[in-house]
Amino acid sequence: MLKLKDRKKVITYGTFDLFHLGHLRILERAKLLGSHLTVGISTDEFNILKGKQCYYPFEHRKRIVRALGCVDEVIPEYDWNQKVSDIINNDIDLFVMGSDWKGKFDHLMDYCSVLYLERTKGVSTTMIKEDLSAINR
Ligand code: C2G
Repeated sequence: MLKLKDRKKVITYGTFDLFHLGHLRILERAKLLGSHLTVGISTDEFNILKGKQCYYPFEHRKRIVRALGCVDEVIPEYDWNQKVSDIINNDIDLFVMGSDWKGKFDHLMDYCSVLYLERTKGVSTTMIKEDLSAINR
């Protein structure tokens, strides 16, 4: 049965290190597409697998994202392969990611809708780190 927006469960995933406007905008837009938003936060161990060195540890990143009004639940993201079970176990209707991931998660269309939202231009955690290190040189 097709769920109306007012009962649609949405999920997205990310590292959300050095939280910035791009992170906020994807979460706000994801929540507008449903009634409940779950966010998978990459653990510190998974970030090493992703080749990312986080500034803030998992617990800090998790607390910041969970404190947002548009976020209803946070879960740990341990590896690349948990999304299908997360979608099934959480009764997810819609999977959302930024457009930098376009096409990478289309296989999830067997389990829920998949939507890539335009990435916010001009901001990224990498840019923040590079700008700060340039200032301190
Ligand atoms: N994002 C965005 N605009 C930016 C920066 C990020 O829309 N300027 C989006 C990304 O597209 C992603 C989310 O914000 O959907 C989180 O971005 P990151 O914290 O960089 O997460 P990432 O490393 O892309 O991890 O299994 C999926 C991975 O965990 C995604």
